[in-house]
Order: sequence, then C-alpha cells, then structure tokens
Amino acid sequence: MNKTIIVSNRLPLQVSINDNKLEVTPSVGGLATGLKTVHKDGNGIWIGWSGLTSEEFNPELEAKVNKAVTKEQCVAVDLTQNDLDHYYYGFSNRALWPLFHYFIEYTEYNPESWEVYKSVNQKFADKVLEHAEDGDKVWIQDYQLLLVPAMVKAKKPNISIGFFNHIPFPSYEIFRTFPKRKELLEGMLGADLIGFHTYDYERHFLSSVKRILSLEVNFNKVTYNNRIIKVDSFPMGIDYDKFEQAALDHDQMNEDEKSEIQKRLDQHLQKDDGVKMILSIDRMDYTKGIPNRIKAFEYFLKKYPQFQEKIRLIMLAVPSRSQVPQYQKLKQETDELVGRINGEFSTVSWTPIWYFYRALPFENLIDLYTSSDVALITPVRDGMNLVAKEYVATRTRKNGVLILSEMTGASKELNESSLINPFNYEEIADSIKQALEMPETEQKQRMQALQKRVSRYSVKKWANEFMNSLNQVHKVYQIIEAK
Ligand code: GDG
Repeated sequence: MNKTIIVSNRLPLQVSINDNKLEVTPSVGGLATGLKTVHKDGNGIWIGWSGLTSEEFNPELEAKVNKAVTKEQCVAVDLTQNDLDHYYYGFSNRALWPLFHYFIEYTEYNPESWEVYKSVNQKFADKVLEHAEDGDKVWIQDYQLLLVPAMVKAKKPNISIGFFNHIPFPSYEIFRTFPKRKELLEGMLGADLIGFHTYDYERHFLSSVKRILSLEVNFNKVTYNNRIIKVDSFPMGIDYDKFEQAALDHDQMNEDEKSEIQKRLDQHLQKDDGVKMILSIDRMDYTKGIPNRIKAFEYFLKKYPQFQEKIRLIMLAVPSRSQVPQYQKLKQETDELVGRINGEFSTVSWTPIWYFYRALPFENLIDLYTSSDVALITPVRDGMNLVAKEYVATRTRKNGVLILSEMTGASKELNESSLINPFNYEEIADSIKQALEMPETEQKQRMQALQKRVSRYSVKKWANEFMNSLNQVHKVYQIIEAK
C-alpha cells in the first residue's frame, strides 16, 4: 500500500529530558492537527528534527528517543549544534526569513551557513529516500526545506512530491537580490505541486521562475526538466471546533474554575470601570509590526484623549529566536516604547498597556481572546496569521471587532474585518475609534460572516485540499508514465 510521508523542520512532538527521564508528548499545534489525518492514515510517517541535538544524546538515550518517536509514526533526523546554528538560526532565520518578508536590509548571506543549509536539507532528503518507495507521496513543509524536493526527485522520480510554503513569497524585485535565487527555485521545482497561502505569493513565485530561470509558465503550470509542475494557493485555516468549544466551555465557568488571569481581567476590565480591552498576540518578531502598533496606539491616545482611562492594550509577545540580533533589538525597542507610553499616560488607577513577554498556556490564550473587545493585528508582513482566525472562532457571542493588517495572508479572506495599512498610524487610530464605537448589530453582522468563512476553511480542509490536488497531479503523472 502506498503511503504519505510528511516532512517538516520539527516533528509534531515535544521531546525533553527531565531528571534523566525522557518525555515525549505529541504537539497540539495547528499544523499537527491539520496533518493528523494525513499522517496517521495507513502507514504514513512524519520526518523531522526531534528538538534534541546529537550532542545531547548518548547511544542509550538515542535508542530510547527513536523508540518513542517510532511509536508515534515519526522518524527523527539527527542534527548537530553546528547544523542548527547554520541551517536554522543562520540560513533559515537570518537569510530566508527576512528576505521572504521584504526585510532586505536584515538579509545576511553567509556562504558557510549556505553550505550547512544544503547538507542539512540533504539529511532530510536522505531520510525520505530511506523510507519512500515508488508510488508514495511526500509532503514537504516550509522555507527551512526548500532544497529537499529536488534532492528527492533526483533520486526517486516516481514519487509525487508536494511542497507548501508557510511564509510569503516575495515579489521578483526582492527575490532577485538574493545570491542563491536560482538554486532555491530549482530546489522547490523538484516538487510536483507547490502551494502558497495566497494567490499573490503564487504569482510572485511564478514571476521569479519565469524571469530568473527563463522557464515556460502557462497559467499556473511550469514546464521544467520534462515535467509539469502545478503551483496553487491553499489558504491555511485553524482547528475551528477546538477554539470554539474552548470558548463555549469558558463561558460556562464559575468563579472557582476561572484562572488568575481571568479573575484579574474581570476585575480590571468590563466589570468595574467599563474599560475596554484591545488585544494583540504574536511571536516577538520584526515582521509582526509590534512597534508600529504601539506607536499607533500612542497616536490614538493623543488624538482621541476622551478614551484615556477607558481602554487598555493587552499585548502578548511570545519570545522567539532571541539569539538573533534583530530580535534582541526589537525586544529592547518594544520594552522602551511600552515603558515610555505607560510612563507618559498612566494614572493611579490606569495603565494603558499591559505587556506580557512570555508564552501562556492555551487556557489563558482563551481567557484573552474571549475577554477582548477588539483584536489589533498589525504585521508588516505575515504569510497567513492564524491569531486573526482564532480570535474569530472564540467570539461565541458574535461581538468583537477584528482590526487586521492588509499585509497578512489572512486579510485576503477576512474582508469583513477592519483592514488597515500597518504603516498608517492615522488609519489605525481611526479604526480603533471606529471599532470601540461600532454598534453591536454591525459587530455581529461582520463577525457572523467571518465565522462562516473561517469555520468552513478549517486546517483539516486545508490539508485535504492539498492532498486531493497532489493526488490529481499523481494520477496525471501515472498516465504520462504509462504512455
Ligand atoms: C507561521 C507564519 C502562518 C501564540 N502565542 C501563544 C500561542 N500562540 C499560537 C497562536 C497561533 C500561533 O501561535 C501563531 O501562529 P501565526 O500564524 O499567527 O504566526 P507564526 O508563528 O509566525 O506562523 C504565519 C503560520 O506559520 C501557519 O502557516 O500563518 O504567517 O509566520 O496558533 O495561538 N499559543 C500558546 N501560548 C501562547 O502564548 N499556547
């Protein structure tokens, strides 16, 4: 029986060693949920890094990890600390991430990191080749593994390969600046189906293929090495039922069941003094527009002083890639901005910004989503942005307003939100005012339309649509083979 192999940088497992004891727990993230049916179907496997480097292993531990991982239908790729430094922190996050998010000035090309990126991609490809047989399907995820499709195709042409890019694909004028532009495109074109979140990313990719590789592009098909490659958009969704159910359960909670955060929110927000809450949640990343958001909020407080003491921005920023200097700089800038604004506007009974620099458990995330009147999501670039969709799914009373940057992939689907340009503080400030004053009936009309769309295009639907499309490509492939 043919099988499907999923490949991603990380396995959908949390592997940790506590007091010399090994703990392996399945992840509950969106991608793991969406791909669960594909992964666990028949003898499917998932290939990725376990989260522990070779240096952290001894032979006994390695055998234990492999056993635990195999039980979950997973296969671990071994990475050394040096691999991780150059392939992940180096090439993926200091070159590809900024390049694909239009931060050319942050894009560092380091030849040593490029060599390690290639060798680590080869390690992933070798694991695929070890397990894949003719007729199998392979689905490779994201920008850390751009070269894997071609590496697999070169050795086993009879395997159908899908590739999905979770981040934007930049316009040709940006992409052309990168020294290894040709190699990256050729790596991706090893796939038979290439997916992006939006039509725009698809268009940018095709334009780069046409202009950099001088290949023939017919609508969304590329002809390359006597193969036809399909390029399409598949907007990723969330596990809608999980978020909706969590919010419904949250509504039923009595005082004793509430978290400390929820009790504090109740105390400080709607109940006592009628303060409304504006929420933002993101990884601490320069693509998420965090300083823009804070400055726009400051501008709002100055332009509309009648809202001082009446609203609060709750900002959850989850630590991320803190070894990379640009992320350290962003953290410092954020700390300073929050400090300055709180210093300038606070009164004895009111602090305008509550800022949490940490990850919170899922239950607290639901506390924040369900307690907020407005979600303020302002990335300067974002492949999709699942937080916007999660906010929508948790609005059980159908109220609440979503203010969303037009630079996110999600904005292409969420037309009923208040779309803003994250560089236009005036527009953001006016949208905040409009959101705070929006009549309940209008909030509900918009939210219902959003909920309908977000619930329909769930993460499971996304995974199924991609796999169906890969199956189609696979069939066409088999017919050509037979001829
Ligand atoms: C990349 C692309 C694309 C956040 N804080 C906590 C927490 N989260 C969860 C959210 C959400 C996820 O993290 C963040 O997803 P996003 O899509 O917003 O952003 P990225 O991490 O940048 O993801 C992005 C995505 O890939 C999928 O293709 O949409 O554009 O950049 O699910 O809920 N979860 C918990 N505690 C937190 O403190 N438990």
